[in-house]
Amino acid sequence: IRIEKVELRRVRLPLVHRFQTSSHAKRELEHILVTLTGSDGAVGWGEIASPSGPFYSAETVDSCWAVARTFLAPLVLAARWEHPSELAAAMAKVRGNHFARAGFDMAGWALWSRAMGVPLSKALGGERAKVEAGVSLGIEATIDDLLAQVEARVAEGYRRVKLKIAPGWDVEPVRAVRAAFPSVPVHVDANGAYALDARAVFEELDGLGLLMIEQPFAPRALTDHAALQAILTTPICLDESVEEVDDLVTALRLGAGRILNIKVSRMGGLTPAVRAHDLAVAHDVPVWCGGMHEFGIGRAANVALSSLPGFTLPSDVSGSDKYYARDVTREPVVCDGGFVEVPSAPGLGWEADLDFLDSRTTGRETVSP
Ligand code: OSB
Ligand code: MG
Repeated sequence: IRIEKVELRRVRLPLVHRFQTSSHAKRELEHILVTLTGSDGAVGWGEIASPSGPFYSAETVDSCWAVARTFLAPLVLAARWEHPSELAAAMAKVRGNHFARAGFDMAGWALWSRAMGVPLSKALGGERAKVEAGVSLGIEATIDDLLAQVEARVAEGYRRVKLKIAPGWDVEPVRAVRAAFPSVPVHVDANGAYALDARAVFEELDGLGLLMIEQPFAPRALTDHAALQAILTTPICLDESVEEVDDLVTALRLGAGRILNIKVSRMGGLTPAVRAHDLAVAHDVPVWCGGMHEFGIGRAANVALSSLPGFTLPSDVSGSDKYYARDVTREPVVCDGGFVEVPSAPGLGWEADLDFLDSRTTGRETVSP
């Protein structure tokens, strides 16, 4: 396969509800969509789901745009490949910049699976016909606001809720949710906002029957995660700490966590995401698929990935309507009774809505050989 044309477009969508994490708040998102056109006319779409600012990882929309047009597009246009993993290998000389790489890797898989006539999920080794959906809830102004959010999402059928926590918004709101919804599986995500001296907070959370505690400490603080895991019953789940499959090897050696959140963006694409899945399964580490508020294209990739056998916990694959009044795909991703159906059509399974995309596009560029 040879790619003849790379198209990049920046697209903005307003969020239906403000989302706040320990590091920042957002009301609108801007992602970059990548379209690869093969020499036989086959087309594949991918999404670069980087946040605008460097607060989750070091990348930003602007850094992704620069790396995509200057480095990744030329590498992809020069590559000759038979399988998407070879396209990923052609991009591997670019260090880091995982969100940017993920958009191209995803587009390669979408193009290839469609050309082969198989659904993306099957191309990746997926087996499930539907995937279990969890929902991620940001920090709210008051505990009552948070309880209203939990109530609405549970009524929609979501199978677990993840609560963002930060110093000053942790034990009290989590206790309130556990008390009001005792049968709903709950987990918390600190996005690295604590240090080891906050262990008392985690000892209290440990008594609340949580599914897991996600990324309590800074991304590189793997030995601190191991020290905390040693004194907690609740499993620690790593997110920001695992950017490379090698980080997972290190984390497993150290005992830094017992669960892995696999994000396509953070790992640098579906190719490394599947490798991380395989390694985790080999070590009996349960995994689930995390999200970056993806638009429909990236959301479709998350659904496909979540169909792999090791994804035994609910993923952050909510329906499009959790974040967007209208998504960039002609049909939204739908969560029904707590599950999202895995498409059986070849390729991604969702089509870009070109007219709507044009109305939301804030910049575009075509790169040819
Ligand atoms: O840590 O999982 C995270 C969004 C932005 C940055 C970090 C995270 C998140 C989410 C969103 O939790 C989950 C989703 O896409 O539904
Ligand atoms: Mg997280």
